[in-house]
Amino acid sequence: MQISRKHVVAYIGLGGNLGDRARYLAHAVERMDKMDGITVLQVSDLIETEPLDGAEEPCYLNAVAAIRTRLQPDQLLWVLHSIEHSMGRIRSERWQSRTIDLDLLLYGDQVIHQESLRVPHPQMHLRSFVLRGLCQLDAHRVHPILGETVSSLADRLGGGDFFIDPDRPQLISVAGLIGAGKTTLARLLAARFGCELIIEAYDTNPYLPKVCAGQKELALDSQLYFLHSRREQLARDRLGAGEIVFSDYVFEKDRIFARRTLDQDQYKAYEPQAVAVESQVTPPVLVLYLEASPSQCLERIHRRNRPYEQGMTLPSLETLACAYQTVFSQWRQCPVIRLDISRFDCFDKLHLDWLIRQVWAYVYCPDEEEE
Ligand code: A4P
Ligand code: MG
Repeated sequence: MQISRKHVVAYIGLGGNLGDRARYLAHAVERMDKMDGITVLQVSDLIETEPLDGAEEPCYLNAVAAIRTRLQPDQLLWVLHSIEHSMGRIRSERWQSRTIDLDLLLYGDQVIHQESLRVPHPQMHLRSFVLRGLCQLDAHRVHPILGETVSSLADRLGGGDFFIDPDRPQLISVAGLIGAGKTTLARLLAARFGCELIIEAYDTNPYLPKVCAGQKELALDSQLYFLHSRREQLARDRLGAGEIVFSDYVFEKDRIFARRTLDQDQYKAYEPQAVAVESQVTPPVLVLYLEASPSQCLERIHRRNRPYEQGMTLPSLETLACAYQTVFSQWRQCPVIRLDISRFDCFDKLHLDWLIRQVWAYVYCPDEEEE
């Protein structure tokens, strides 16, 4: 094997869910360190994790190792495979239980797109067990495609581990306060992706104007109109597997507004229906959360002058903002990219291009498989 003189720092993801997992991980680290052209610099703590796809298999132990290497990326992958093989890993089905799995996560800041090797590892930014390990070793390390640090990529996951599932609709939902710019952003993105756009049916809701005019007894009808339109728009069997779709709301918005507009008896009648609908709608694979202050939103609401929104006051927006913060501080369904609207301008081409690059990394892309 021809070994170059130049050293590169690379990161290896280690995982295993069979046998004495900790011993296998330690053994793999030792084996790497003994290889010509590899020096192990540091190893993160071990993290115990559930199998990614929720399969009925033993839990994994995962870790990340930083190495200094003079091997070329394809040579390094070959060495990693030979260590896996020598440690009894049987390579048959993808994602089968294994004694040891060694993935090349990062190789310097190189981007490699070959049939048998993709660097950065194409799903590393979806796995907290990888990003937490990387953060321990170098939290400021930048993902060479996404241009974000591993620590900010970890923040998007809220501690969850995710994977790209081609069998699910690739629903990307934009969330945020009234006036934050959800519809505008969803519209721009759907146009750029050339895909379906789902817009909340607020201007076809026949009850809404009456409720806004003070007919509180119609608040439940109005809320149920929204609930059922969300069920139709987001129905699991309506959206196709692998299909990219943008929506300008998250389903959880329905409850946020129901709590605000319904009295106790109305909410009691609403809640069981919300529970039933919740199980029928497709969850998003990614949320884009527009972070805007209540005063920024109030200013935009006044500027755009929609009749039903003019009753919004600063205190009511502050209550809504708290409700959204609570939802997203506990969010575990999918990754969330937070966009501070005082810094992110969707009409700025560079900002939108940056966001599109981020979005592609979280959704299924059939073209990539064919390559
Ligand atoms: N390959 C391409 N790029 C790379 C790279 N950067 N590093 C190719 C390593 N391999 C890369 O890998 C399949 C093919 O990917 C190889 O031919 C290689 O040339 P594999 O190791 O044979 O198969 P695999 O490990 O089953 O597939 P893959 O895609 O590596 O899956 P992952 O990402 O390793 O996921 N749950 C938990 N909690 N923890 C885990 O560690 N791991 C997996 C496997 C599933 N569930 C898990 C975990
Ligand atoms: Mg692997």
